[in-house]
Amino acid sequence: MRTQIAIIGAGPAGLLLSHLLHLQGIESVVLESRSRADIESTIRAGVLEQGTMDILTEAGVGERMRSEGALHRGIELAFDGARHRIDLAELTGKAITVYAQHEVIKDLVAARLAAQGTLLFEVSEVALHGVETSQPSVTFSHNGEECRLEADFIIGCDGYHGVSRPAMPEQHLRKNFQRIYPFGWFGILVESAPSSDELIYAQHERGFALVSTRSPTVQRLYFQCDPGDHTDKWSDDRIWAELHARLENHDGWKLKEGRIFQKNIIGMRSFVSTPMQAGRLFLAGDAAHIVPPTGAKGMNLAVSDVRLLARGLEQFYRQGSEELLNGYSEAALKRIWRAEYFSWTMTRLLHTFADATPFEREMQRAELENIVSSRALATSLAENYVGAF
Ligand code: RFL
Ligand code: PHB
Repeated sequence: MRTQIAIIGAGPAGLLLSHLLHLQGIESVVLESRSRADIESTIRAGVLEQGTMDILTEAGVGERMRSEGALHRGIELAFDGARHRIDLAELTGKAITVYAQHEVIKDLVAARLAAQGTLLFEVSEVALHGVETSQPSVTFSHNGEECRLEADFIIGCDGYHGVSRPAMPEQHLRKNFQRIYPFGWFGILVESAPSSDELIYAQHERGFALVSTRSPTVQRLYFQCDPGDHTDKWSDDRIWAELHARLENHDGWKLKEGRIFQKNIIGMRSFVSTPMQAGRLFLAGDAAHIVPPTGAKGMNLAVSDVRLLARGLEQFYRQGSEELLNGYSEAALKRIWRAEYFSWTMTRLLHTFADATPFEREMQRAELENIVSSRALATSLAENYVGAF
């Protein structure tokens, strides 16, 4: 089998790249290790930046996002018993849309299949070959058959646990940067009406909590937990007691309860692997970098990576120039490091660190006070949150 671009992974990065390339007349094959049903039901991100919405719209896959997603013009920061609104729209002229990642995946899969794109699910034993030659290839098993896919380029969009990053040749002076946080997020999906019109990011001595949403009838809530904890140790009553304690104060606002139908715990890390290119192999999205979810940046970064790659590949095929492709890593990393900084800042600002001294706790509170009482600082947070850079 031969194609122009072999894409490993059908997450937001791989699927969107394949679709953007198709719109430029460039052929690709996407190899995915999981089933279609699995990728279309895995619960992950929820917040789309304006720039992400624009790309999905331009690519012709934004219709359902615009009709079913919820446009949010602000967020709330809660601490010390009070809530403070950050008016994203007024401060930046931009807003965000809350639309679940697996819905974006469904829209992209439907668009690829409607365009007769080749998307192979449930592949296994994926291995990369000749990435430093002009004829790289990928071998894999599919439906019990051993297959080889030859391509001009391989793009690793296979997430943090994929095979592409480890296939980057050692001699490329690779550098990894990492921070693992001493806490995780306990996430739940709840059947209820929204408790709030906007997302609430709450700092509390018992730990961080976040009120998000998925639809008028399904809500997404998170609270800081021990990363080694287990969901079966948390009864529904215990979860609600913890959320009420962290989120409610004396202003009369109440968190709405409902049937909890999914519980999961995720670890939190910051990670960047550079460079993002070795010969004919490029990495995009979580395969190259991870942010803690506090800044809601991961999927947005994956989208901006593949937009850069799509432009570079288009230049290669139209003009025979590798200029943009060779500048990809540097260009992508500029934005990635800013998002890493913002995600780390939000994480540091809003979580309870068990080893923080009383002095450090006061500094954290003072920083929050500064943000909500200074238009300049609130604007900076808002610009980063909506991705206005
Ligand atoms: P993905 O989504 O991990 O997709 C990788 C795909 O590759 C497949 N794969 C392989 N396929 C073939 N061969 C192999 N050897 C393979 N190994 C893996 C996998 O099955 C998978 O389908 O990476 P991608 O495309 O780079 O997208 C990244 C985003 O998924 C991620 O950054 C976001 O989910 C992060 N994130 C958020 N990002 C936002 O922009 N806004 C948010 O509000 C937001 N909230 C979140 C989040 C992530 C969370 N979790 C679960 C970590 C909230 C949470 C709780
Ligand atoms: C979500 O709705 O899943 C979500 C929202 C905001 C975040 C992270 C996750 O910062």
